[in-house]
Amino acid sequence: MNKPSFKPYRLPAGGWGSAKSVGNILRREGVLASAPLALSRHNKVDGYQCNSCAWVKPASPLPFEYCENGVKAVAWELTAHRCTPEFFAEHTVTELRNWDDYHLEQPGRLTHPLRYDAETDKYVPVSWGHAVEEIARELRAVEDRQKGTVFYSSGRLSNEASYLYQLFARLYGNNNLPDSSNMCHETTSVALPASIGQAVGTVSLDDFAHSDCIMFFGQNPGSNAPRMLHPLQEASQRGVPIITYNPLRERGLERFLNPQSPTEMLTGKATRISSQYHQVKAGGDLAAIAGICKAVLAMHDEAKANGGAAVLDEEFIRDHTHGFESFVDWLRLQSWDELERRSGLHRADMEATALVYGQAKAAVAVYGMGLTQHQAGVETIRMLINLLLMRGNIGRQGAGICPVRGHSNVQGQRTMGVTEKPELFPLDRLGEQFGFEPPREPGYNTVEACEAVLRDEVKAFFMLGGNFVRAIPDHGQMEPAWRKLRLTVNVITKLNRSALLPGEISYILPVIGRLEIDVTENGQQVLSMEDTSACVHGNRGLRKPASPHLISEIRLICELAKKVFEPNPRVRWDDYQRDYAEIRREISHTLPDSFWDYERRMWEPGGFQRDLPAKRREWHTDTKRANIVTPRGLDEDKDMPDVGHDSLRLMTLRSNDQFNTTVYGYDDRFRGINNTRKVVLMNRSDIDRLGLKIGQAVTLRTVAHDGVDRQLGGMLVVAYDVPIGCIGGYYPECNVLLPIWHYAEGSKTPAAKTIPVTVHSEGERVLEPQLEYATG
Ligand SMILES: Nc1nc2c(c(=O)[nH]1)N[C@H]1C(S)=C(S)[C@@H](COP(=O)(O)OP(=O)(O)OC[C@H]3O[C@@H](n4cnc5c(=O)[nH]c(N)nc54)[C@H](O)[C@@H]3O)O[C@H]1N2
Ligand SMILES: Nc1nc2c(c(=O)[nH]1)N[C@H]1C(S)=C(S)[C@@H](COP(=O)(O)OP(=O)(O)OC[C@H]3O[C@@H](n4cnc5c(=O)[nH]c(N)nc54)[C@H](O)[C@@H]3O)O[C@H]1N2
Ligand SMILES: [Mo]
Repeated sequence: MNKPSFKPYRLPAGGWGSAKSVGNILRREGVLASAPLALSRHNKVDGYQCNSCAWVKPASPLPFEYCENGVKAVAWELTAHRCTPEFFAEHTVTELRNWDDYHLEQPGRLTHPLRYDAETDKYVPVSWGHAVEEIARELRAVEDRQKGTVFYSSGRLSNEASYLYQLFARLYGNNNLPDSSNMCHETTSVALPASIGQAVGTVSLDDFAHSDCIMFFGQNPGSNAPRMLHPLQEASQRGVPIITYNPLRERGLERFLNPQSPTEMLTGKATRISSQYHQVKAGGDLAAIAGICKAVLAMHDEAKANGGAAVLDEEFIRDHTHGFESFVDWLRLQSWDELERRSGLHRADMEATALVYGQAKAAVAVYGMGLTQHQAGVETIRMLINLLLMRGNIGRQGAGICPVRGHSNVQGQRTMGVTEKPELFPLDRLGEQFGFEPPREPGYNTVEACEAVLRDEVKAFFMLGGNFVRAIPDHGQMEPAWRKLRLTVNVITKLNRSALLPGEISYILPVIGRLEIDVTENGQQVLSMEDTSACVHGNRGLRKPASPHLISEIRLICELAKKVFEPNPRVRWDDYQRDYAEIRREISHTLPDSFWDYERRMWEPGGFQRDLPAKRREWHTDTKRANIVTPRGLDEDKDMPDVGHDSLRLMTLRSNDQFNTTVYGYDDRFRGINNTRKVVLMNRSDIDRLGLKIGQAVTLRTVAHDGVDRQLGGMLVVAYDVPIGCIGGYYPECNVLLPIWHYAEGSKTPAAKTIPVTVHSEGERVLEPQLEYATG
């Protein structure tokens, strides 16, 4: 491995850097020749839906409707490499636990079902029949089904598999359906319903074309939703102001060169993206957005006093909202000093935003993990809604709230009822439809599932996709606890760390990916997914499965169900696994408002949009109006100790070369970091103040009073343009520092964007980055 290096990246996002990176990964995965054909069906009607992010799939796609990171995700699934039983015969699980995330997935697609053999400490091949038999027996044997079994899933699962999975859990007897969304946009799912009466955003792709002000809070499209740069580029070229609040200057939000435009590629003429860029303090958005609201109010007052036109949408506020007066009273009480201190910005920054926003006819607010993964995340999102509501920016063309979902079908999965919250799904109808009494007790979300594991209450942990133990907080505590489980089942496509923490009985069950052809007795089957704008699309696989021993997630659920449950003529597992249209028929029955004529509409260009009442200003809230919610205070993080300069706010970030815990490589091109992920990005003045040196190795230690020592060593100091007091490191390496009890109030989304830490020198030595896995 080459030496780590740090060199600021001067080029725009996209461009030749992107083209080169795409070539490299296709070559490395051995799919340079075969991938292009597949990619011609990427995000197309009758093609497959990208397995990377959930960004909108347009009705009239570009000839190449994919991005650098979409190609990486496709190459990752189509790879020519195979992780076979021979691989597992050569390596013990203990040995593999020393490998890092990148090296674990490099051997390629898993080919056989495997069972952990404690005697040899190795995974050995097993037949599907045996696996299903034993897992079903263990699931049946769990005494307390409410507390003892957890059904995790990651947001890549199709609608069809998700629907069957929640049905399985509910027939089994619990709502323990934590999913990746609990670590992600759960904050959104809690904030939005109380404010606007629906859990999803209100913006369609088309709104970007009609907006005249786009605001970005804590979302990094250049790495995490790159196709979004196209509508942003168009907007910028139309002269639309784009205003960004982000502690880091993210390249994709600064400049973009469209790699699909020959002219741009040849002339190197990039488009400016953000017209205003405010480097807010981590967690400072609650104060910053409140400041913008305050400035908008002041503009309104002034205009009224001078006989000018109203800045607030008075008619909308009167006819459609609730809580406006108390919010205004609260705003007037907030002092600029306090807003400046908490946001780390100047009053003039917030006023500059208000000035542009206050003049815009239609404004969109986009946000991501920079808002959701904070203790005050729920209040912050409600504040953002307040800002929109003040000027009637919901339920009108070109305007709205746009949470950018992460996993490609995380939104569809929730729609299908994969949720620990029984009130979010029509359980009455489900019970009637299938002739059973669904459990009504709330289930575990991710944090609660972890707490239950730590309490030794959980016996069986079923993981349908994802890399749960690596994605969650507190590795130092969770990993040993995992080993004490009776049953762990990893339904995955590539080897990951969760599978290397076997319980007493442990399985790796490899499945077919969505790019692959899924054939049953009834012929080739298709799937469906929902994107971040609530549009549902069909998905048709096109490649032969990676191994003849793979089965689909759907078939696995059905086979297991037939062994776990007594026969019930209303639940036709055999039909579902033969013909996925049968599953869609059941979905239409449970959710008739959105999923009528499902079979046909999912192939419409652009998909079909789910019913979104807030889009037509119909408010399904307690007051039957859009609620303008006054926050309880401006405190962004009560766990953040006030010990002056010593403790810093650690934000855990994604590099441009990863998809969550899947690490494609050790470069973060846009941030100029090469050949390592063990870095801590720090403001120059913090480095000096703490007596550190650039390139020096340091240990990060969490500031917490629960007696647990959480630390991570061998981190190289990189001087970076981040606000004083804020530092950045990569997820999942830094998760060892995140306490399980540090989460967003109301949603329990781990507060991964403000971990209170101190930084300690490891001496003069400048370390080589360590390849070994660092448990801290
Ligand atoms: N290529 C690629 N695509 C992905 C993923 C991936 O890992 N790789 N992951 C997918 C998933 S599951 C998700 S959820 C999304 C995640 O996509 P994003 O929501 O973009 O998530 P992050 O990269 O974690 O962080 C987002 C941004 O928040 C900023 N930030 C941090 N703290 C704060 C703060 O306090 N305030 C503000 N305003 N900004 C802050 C960071 O600087 C960063 O630019 O992307 C999805 N798409
Ligand atoms: N500190 C910190 N922690 C975080 C975050 C953060 O920003 N900071 N982000 C959080 C967020 S937003 C999320 S969404 C979670 C992600 O949590 P997860 O969704 O659990 O994790 P992934 O890394 O996406 O899962 C990768 C694994 O999924 C499996 N896989 C891939 N494709 C398929 C498939 O088609 N079928 C099946 N069955 N398996 C498949 C592969 O084996 C791969 O190893 O992490 C969260 N954790
Ligand atoms: Mo996510």
